Amino acid sequence: MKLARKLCSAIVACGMAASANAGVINYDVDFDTATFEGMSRQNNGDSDYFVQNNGAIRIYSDSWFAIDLEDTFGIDSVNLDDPLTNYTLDFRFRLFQRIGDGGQARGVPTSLPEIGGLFFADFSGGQTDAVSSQSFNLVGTQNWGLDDFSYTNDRWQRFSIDLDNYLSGSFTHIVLVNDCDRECGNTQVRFRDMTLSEVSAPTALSLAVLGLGITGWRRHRRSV
Ligand SMILES: [Ca+2]
Ligand SMILES: [Ca+2]
Repeated sequence: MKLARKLCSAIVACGMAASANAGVINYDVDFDTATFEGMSRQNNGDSDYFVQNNGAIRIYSDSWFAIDLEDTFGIDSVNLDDPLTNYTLDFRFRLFQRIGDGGQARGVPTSLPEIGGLFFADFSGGQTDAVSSQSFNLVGTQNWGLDDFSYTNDRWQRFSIDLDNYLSGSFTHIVLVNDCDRECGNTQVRFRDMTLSEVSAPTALSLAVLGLGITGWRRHRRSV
């Protein structure tokens, strides 16, 4: 019975993948050419970022830098409440620590930022505050943001976040965060290989073939 259900689920998943194939759009974030805005209510004179030759970005000091989706990808906003689309953010993340002038720690960082992670911001209404329920604190000492995903090693760690499962509403910017209002030992967070994927619902025809409605699509999508 269990196997039969699993098999059925796998068949549905395969069918869905095939039928939804044409509805996948991948937005690869090129940090070199992306349009960034510093969050004025968070950043100070020392806030800065740097894009390395390998495409990775370093966010250091007390910094919140927002990738403008409209300027970067031509997307006004991403609506996570739309039942016909599903968004995933894939990226690799690493915590680093600088020691001394120019020297870099090679081992495990001995300090943490207060918030190291991502804030999915909706700046369309002119609001500029950070919102805890729309943020992921991957590594940080401050009890702020969602803690569903954690950075647990001292190397690059891969993350894949199904945004529809954790967030709601819309976002216009993806904010890269290395928050540090007090003392964080010159820690910096780094991101690379970041892709925002949009999957559109299968067409009405393929749903009919699968015997599913939109609700069924969402339920199956989440179970696989
Ligand atoms: Ca702050
Ligand atoms: Ca703080």
